[in-house]
Amino acid sequence: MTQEFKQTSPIQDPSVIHEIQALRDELHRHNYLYYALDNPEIPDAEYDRLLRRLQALEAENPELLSADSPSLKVGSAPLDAFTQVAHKLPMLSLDNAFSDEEMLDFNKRVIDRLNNSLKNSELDNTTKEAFESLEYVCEPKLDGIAVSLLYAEGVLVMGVTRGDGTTGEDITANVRTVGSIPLRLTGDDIPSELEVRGEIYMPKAAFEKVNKAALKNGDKPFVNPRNAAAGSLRQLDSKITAKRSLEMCAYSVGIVEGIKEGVNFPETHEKILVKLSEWGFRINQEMRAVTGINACATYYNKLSEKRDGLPYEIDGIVYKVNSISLQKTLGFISRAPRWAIARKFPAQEEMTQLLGIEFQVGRTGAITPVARLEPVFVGGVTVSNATLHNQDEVKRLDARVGDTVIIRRAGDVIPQIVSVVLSRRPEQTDALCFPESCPVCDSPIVQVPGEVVLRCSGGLICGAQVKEAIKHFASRKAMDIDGLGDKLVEQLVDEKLIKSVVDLYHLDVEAVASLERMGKKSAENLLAAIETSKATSFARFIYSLGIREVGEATARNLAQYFGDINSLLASDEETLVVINDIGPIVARFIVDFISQESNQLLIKQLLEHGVNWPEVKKQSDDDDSNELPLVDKTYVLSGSLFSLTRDQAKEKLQALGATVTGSVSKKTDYLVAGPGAGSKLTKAESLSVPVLDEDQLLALFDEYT
Ligand code: I6G
Repeated sequence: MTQEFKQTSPIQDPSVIHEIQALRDELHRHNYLYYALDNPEIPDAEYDRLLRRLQALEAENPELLSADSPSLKVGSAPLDAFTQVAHKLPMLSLDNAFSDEEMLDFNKRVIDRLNNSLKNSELDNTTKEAFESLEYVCEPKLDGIAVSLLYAEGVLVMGVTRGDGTTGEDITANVRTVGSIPLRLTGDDIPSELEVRGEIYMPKAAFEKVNKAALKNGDKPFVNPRNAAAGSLRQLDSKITAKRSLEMCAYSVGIVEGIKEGVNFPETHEKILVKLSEWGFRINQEMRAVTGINACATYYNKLSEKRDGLPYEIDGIVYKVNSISLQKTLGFISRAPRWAIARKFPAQEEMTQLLGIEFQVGRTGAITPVARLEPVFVGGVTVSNATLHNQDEVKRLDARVGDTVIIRRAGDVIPQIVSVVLSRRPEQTDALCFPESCPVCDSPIVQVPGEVVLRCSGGLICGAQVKEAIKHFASRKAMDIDGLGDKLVEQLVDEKLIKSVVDLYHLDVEAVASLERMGKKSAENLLAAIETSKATSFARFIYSLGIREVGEATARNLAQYFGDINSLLASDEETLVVINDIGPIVARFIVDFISQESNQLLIKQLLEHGVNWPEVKKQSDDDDSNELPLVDKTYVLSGSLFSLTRDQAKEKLQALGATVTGSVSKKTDYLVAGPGAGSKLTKAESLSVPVLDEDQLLALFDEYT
């Protein structure tokens, strides 16, 4: 893929020619991988950087411009499998902005151009000044596939992909299967020939379902919802497309011919969208017309907050000048309209170097490979580590030290390695091997049949497991020892001041004060916090023991069921499986734990040191947990509360039998929302989950206590 340069200038820096050539070749290849094969190799952010570099070099060296430069192109040539169709009106793409400054530049360009174009026109100064507060329409930019739909006399006759912007692929049979694409439009004002453009996308929930099924069948999962949508649309058998739960959102019109007599076609973008909705299309519910560029920035900030809670992926906001007549005045430049721009969110995927891999040992001995990365700014934070989860994931990725990898960080989710850029793999690399013995205590690493995870068999002789067990014991939701953070636990163990959680209760001030960065006062505070922690609840105590798969909710159920520690210690699997939420596997873990003498001794010693809790009203055998008033109800808490902390509210709800979860879903009965509730509130509203404010929550507590 090389181009001939027309060498019009005699003095031309060969390194510039070479760089332009290399960038064009590389971009052509990525266009093909992305648009034609739905198999992108680099993140969008890297693609944008390459394209921008090419555009900058071409702007500095206009004599090197070439008609087939990827900077002038949208997408890639269509695949042969589908019939090719030339668009009657080219399907362009949008210019991007990555910062507030670039948005201000865009607004200035628009206003200057409108003023210049209309300088000699009949417009008076008042109208010209009005450009300073121009009206824009803001819409989320869905991460999907752009399509053109042709309607003749209101009937869908063809669906075409964008392709290279000039020619696309005929995917009519497939678009007909998309529920939100009307086969026949409703209304008596439909033009005889109408082209509607929009984005076909796969909602997040459908994407998860498709990938789950792919993994189950041993197929390769899709890398993201956009790829899943593209792959689903490119099926030669439209029955497969029909099963993929695709959606379509209309964002503009193309060809409009044969408008009925007496009908006025809408004169603003907003009104066109409303008209499309009347005719039967889905339009984006977040669409808003705003005045001035500052209002565009406010919209951007609001949508950034809502983003995680939206049921579909978006990668930015599209702003369009609302007036169609001003759009016409502004016109187009090479590959994009001058009257629109896409303000991109910070990239959620970036490329970086894999510097090394370490194996971490968790509380239960699980060995987790962790990738050490060249620090990279992604999803709004700098990331230098990413978990590789387990050996199945390591095998799937085949990431090697020295590789260029793609990192994804979306929302608050921990960073993940998505894939390896194989074309950038150095010559000498070795596949990753799991160690055979624990990197901390050298005990053999074992795999329980049926489990994916590898574990250190060292138990409490393994320093790493001891440290993790103590960190868990001290954590906020367990014994809540104020000031005993991870670093301090590591110091205490490394300095051999403690070997188990029991040792915490006979620490002396001098020894603690002698630790690095500790003084007498901090040591006294720590010991006071350890003392305070002795007064706890039975549920917290059970949770703090760190029994496998016994989280807060299970610990609470155990506490309520048994009421006292001796009954719990005397239980067996048959009894345990009767309890809410406890199945045979968890029952087995509990029995394994309580039958070990070392654990029985640990519990005895903790009680001897004064760990205590208020008496728990034991649930008798014939007692039914349904007697608790909120037993079948699921609550989510979001935002801040004034009269109590979220944790206190959670404990109170749980004491009334409610389940409290971290995310809103169709199964949520109520969202309790305080100020700053953000994306959870948006999600609750979109799922019609009832929302309670703090007063209503307090009234609920009053009612039941
Ligand atoms: O790629 C696009 C996504 C969304 C668009 C677009 C859009 O509006 C919400 N609008 C235009 C005019 C174009 N591409 C060319």
